[in-house]
Amino acid sequence: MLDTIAEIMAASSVVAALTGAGISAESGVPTFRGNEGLWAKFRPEDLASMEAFLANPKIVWEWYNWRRELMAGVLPNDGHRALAACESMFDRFTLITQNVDGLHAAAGSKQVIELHGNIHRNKCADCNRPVDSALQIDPRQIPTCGHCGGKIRPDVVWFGEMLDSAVTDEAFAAAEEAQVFLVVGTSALVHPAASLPLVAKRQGAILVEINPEDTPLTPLANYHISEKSGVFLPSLLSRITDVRATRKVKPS
Ligand code: BV8
Ligand code: ZN
Repeated sequence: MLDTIAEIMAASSVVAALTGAGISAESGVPTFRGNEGLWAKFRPEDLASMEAFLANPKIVWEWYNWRRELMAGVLPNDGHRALAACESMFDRFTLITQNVDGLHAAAGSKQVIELHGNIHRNKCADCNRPVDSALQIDPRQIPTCGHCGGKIRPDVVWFGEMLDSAVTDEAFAAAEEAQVFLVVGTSALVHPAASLPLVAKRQGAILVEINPEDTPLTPLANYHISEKSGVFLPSLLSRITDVRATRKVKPS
């Protein structure tokens, strides 16, 4: 399968990728729904929602402080680096992530569409202004916005919250035009992110899913690679480079 996918991609010029928590798993960031997943202990609605924040801002901040500490020493892995290299391998390469860990940018990706925000940023819960504050917030003394007095919150998209429309427009436009759409390390359960591969498939993109497990997308994928992204993506990229070099394959 590696050769077939490499041949297809070597001849492609417009590629997009959607990533989820799985691509950061090999960096040591726990996924959301695996048995060791973050949410194995918590229910998402209990913590990653405005209702939870309004009802119990202290526990929500304790959870984000804990996740930020977890991520403090975390480094990008070969999967992140391979997707960063894709930027110079295709005329148009769009990286769309559900992750809030900032690891794609840390790996060198210059353009990243962060559908769900970024855990390393804070903003005001009322006026949404970005707030330049320490990342470890005292949950008993939650700082307030200098402009409107609203409570400070992590700059991530919670369940029940709309995604930024400019961000979703850009992501869906990339899905509409992709010749190849990679889906890496996501359980494909969270919407609207999980609709992106469907949009790509519907317009004729080749759908390649890289995930050791099956997901609701697997039956739709042209190729399902049951491998870790940190292992498969680097070998895919080197094979694409070989094909282009030996076969003088030009992207169409
Ligand atoms: C919205 C930021 C409009 C916060 C996150 C019923 C049906 C459909 C939809 C809904 C529904 N009810 C409600 C909804 C809407 C809801 C939703 O989709 N719910 C789901 C759970 C059913 N969506 C929303 O609320 C969105 N907003 O729709 O607004 C609206 C408004 C009101 C009401 C309705 C609609 C907002 C969603 C954003 C939520 N925020 N994160 C934070 O992180 O703190 S989502 C969170 O889940 C993360 O962003 C995470 O990335 C994301 C998805 O999880 P995954 O990334 O897929 O991670 P997971 O652990 O699940 O899977 C990891 C995968 O990796 C596994 O498959 C594993 O096998 C694989 N893997 C592991 N190791 C590796 C690997 N793969 C490769 N290599 C490895 N080494
Ligand atoms: Zn404010």
